[in-house]
Amino acid sequence: MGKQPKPGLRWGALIGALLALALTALLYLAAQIIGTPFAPFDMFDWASRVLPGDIIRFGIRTIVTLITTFQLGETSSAAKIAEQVLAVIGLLVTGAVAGGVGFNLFQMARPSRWRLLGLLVGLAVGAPVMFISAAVNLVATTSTLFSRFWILATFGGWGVALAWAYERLTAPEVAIVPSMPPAPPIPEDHVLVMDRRRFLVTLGGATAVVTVVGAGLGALIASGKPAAAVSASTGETVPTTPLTTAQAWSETNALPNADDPLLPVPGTRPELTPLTNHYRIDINLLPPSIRESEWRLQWQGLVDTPLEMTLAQIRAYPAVDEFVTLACISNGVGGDLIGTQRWTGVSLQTLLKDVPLKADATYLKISSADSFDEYVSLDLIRKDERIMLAYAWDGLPLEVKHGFPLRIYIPNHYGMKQPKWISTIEAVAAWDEGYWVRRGWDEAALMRATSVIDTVAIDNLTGEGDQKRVPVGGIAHAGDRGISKVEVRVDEGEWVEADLRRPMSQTTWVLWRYEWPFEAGDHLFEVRCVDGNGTPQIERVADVAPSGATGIHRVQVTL
Ligand SMILES: Nc1nc2c(c(=O)[nH]1)N[C@H]1C(S)=C(S)[C@@H](COP(=O)(O)O)O[C@H]1N2
Ligand SMILES: [Mo]
Repeated sequence: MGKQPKPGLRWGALIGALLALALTALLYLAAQIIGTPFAPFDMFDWASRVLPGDIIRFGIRTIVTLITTFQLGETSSAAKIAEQVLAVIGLLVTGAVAGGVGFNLFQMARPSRWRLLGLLVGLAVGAPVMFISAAVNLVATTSTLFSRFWILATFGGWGVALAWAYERLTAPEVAIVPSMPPAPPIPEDHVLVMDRRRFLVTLGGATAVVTVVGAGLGALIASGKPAAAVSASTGETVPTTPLTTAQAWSETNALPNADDPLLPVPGTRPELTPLTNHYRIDINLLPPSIRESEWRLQWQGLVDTPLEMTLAQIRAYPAVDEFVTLACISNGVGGDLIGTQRWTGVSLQTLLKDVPLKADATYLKISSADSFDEYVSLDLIRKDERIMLAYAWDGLPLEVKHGFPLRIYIPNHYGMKQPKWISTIEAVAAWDEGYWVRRGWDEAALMRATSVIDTVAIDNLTGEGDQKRVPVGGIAHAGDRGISKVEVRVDEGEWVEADLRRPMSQTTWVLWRYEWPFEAGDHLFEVRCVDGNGTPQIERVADVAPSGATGIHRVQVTL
């Protein structure tokens, strides 16, 4: 027993954060079981929309740098996880701030008011969260009303728990010690307290239990659920990851360049990126889940009459297939935000024959379910029949995270120009800035030429004795310009031309190989390429922002 100042800001912050951790676990568990919104992700997605582009670019670059420096795995999935962790930290910080404020209020108020005050603090945080979640959440399956109620109720509960903790921290412990003289009077602003440390340990323990149970159970449920279970309420299936009922095109077909005798060096990445390995980049922590029965492609703006198309109608048009290398403008030199797949869809030229555009339409503004948007010029569409609205990758309906039900393909442009989850196409009279352009990225976002060393295959030496050679291999890509030459040099010697494998299409990467006369020791391997128009790749080092990375890929190898 002792006397201490009333618990204030620091205590409030600590308890507020602890309780926010338990709240996070509860929200997560409920999101998995009943499909309520997971508020921390909604807050993060909202923040990523409203924060200035500079901050977002800085954040993305920092995350990507950390992932590559510490080799935390495939960049896009590691980045999503990092962002999800940040989102949860955001809620903990919010809990700390609100807890500090709450304790200060309790200090000033009568004990009979504490719980009401706590409730009000909780609701004051919960109300904006409720509105933000209602505006940005795309995955909750509970009704809007219930989702709103749920957020208010849980945040209110957090506030009442905060007040309860304050009561416990300030409650005098009854200690009767008969032989002692009466204690001296306690100053006004001091109270007798139970052992605060003990209370903190108890509360911390309880929080840990709730968190571990909630998060563990939630994760268990999430892992047992197919990726598209959210649509189960309609009894209709949207694709799971990947479809188990249909067969991938690549399982039963040879790649179009299968007869090329020039084989990739062992250790070169797969020429067709397996669906499970394809990078994923988008602005939400959870991809929007769309029900095919409710989805329509809406044509609006400068059209004679607004039109709607179902997915079945779009699929009924003659299908086109294209082997496509897609890269993110945030892909660093030698990075993994690049992949190649077989896309299937309908050429926009074909589709536009059935869309009566007004004469003054010059661009299509393409908007997505996640509020992403980009502009594509009608001139470009009229010139390039490969521009397509795609609904399948590798012969399977697009996975949810890759844009189900519909995405656009525009050759030679980075992914940021190519919306997934398309919902509306609006014909407009003038160009405007799309989602990432408004945040400071390149307006044109044309793919830079790039070449990468995937492997120096020390375990696959060819030749004997003095003729021993080390096969070196990798990729080169320059949008739809193709690749005319790849050169390798070792230890800053002469550039020597590598052999090129015929690419799967004009728009995919090119696999190359080069056999270097073996020399033991430490060596620096470098690669550069020339695009199909004869333009060499830019060797000067440039950061990914704002126009895509340039520079030479090099690897240091000990042979
Ligand atoms: N609706 C929507 N479309 C989008 C994005 C997005 O955030 N939302 N991201 C774009 C970016 S930046 C890239 S690199 C590609 C990535 O496509 P993938 O995730 O299928 O690889 O999608 C593009 N299309
Ligand atoms: Mo991107």
